[in-house]
Amino acid sequence: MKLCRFTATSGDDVRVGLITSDQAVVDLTDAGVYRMQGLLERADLADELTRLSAARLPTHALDSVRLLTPVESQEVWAAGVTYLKSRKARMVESEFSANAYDRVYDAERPEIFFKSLPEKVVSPGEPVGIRRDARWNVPEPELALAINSAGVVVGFTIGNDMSSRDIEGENLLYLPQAKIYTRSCAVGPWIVVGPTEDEARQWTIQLEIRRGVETVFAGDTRAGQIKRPFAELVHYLFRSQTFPNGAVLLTGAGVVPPDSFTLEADDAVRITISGVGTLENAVSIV
Ligand code: DO4
Ligand code: MG
Repeated sequence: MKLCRFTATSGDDVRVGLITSDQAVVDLTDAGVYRMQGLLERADLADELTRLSAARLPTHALDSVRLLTPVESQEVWAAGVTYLKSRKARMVESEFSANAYDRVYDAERPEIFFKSLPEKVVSPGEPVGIRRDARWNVPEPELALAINSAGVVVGFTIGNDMSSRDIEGENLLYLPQAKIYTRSCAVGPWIVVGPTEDEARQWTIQLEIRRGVETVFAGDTRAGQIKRPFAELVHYLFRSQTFPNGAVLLTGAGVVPPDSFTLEADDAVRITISGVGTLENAVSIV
């Protein structure tokens, strides 16, 4: 079951919807559902979505609505160096910080960093940003966990942890500048409710970057390559910290374009996770 936020073409108000087929969105407004958060907090979420999908509610054609990020009021955080591939890439990018990346992969405490305020998250189809003061920019395609305020993973979505590798590589202390800037985080297109962690770990994560008609990079990995159990990542995120609105946690990148690659303005970044869908954004300079 896919839970989304959208605006219908006829109006600008943000609605919550259920995507029950590839073509239609069930509009939950008439069922009194105006925000996603109340649903995500329910212990019987899956049953409630089944009930709502069977109710006689208005629908919209999926291609007639504008999908918005499913991040409504959750902070977005991200885990790092959760794949061997990421550990290797960071160590290459930075002689200065190589030891830190090497150590965190095996350490008990994972790397977890703040990524975005909810209101700054980029929706599907909107441009993600590359910093004008960076030379080496990449998208990071990541499985994202939707977590409620009780620390329960209630669903899965797709995150793009846009990163400036030259800034990050210059000095580890520059990580917030490499990772947090205007349009540096896209999440969407919806939250998939129902799959277990074991099922999610079977999914393929694909990244395709197009420049005009040409594919300039394509690569994939499996979510099963993520080193740490999701519960461990969530446990550390929620240690000594509360999230009254829930949180979204990006689980790290396992697809890394070659070191010679950098994004350019107007590139199209397409991230597909087999059990979720596709998140696509063009690139703009910020
Ligand atoms: O510490 C650097 C960032 C790591 C990261 O974002 C990732 O592995 O996905
Ligand atoms: Mg990342």
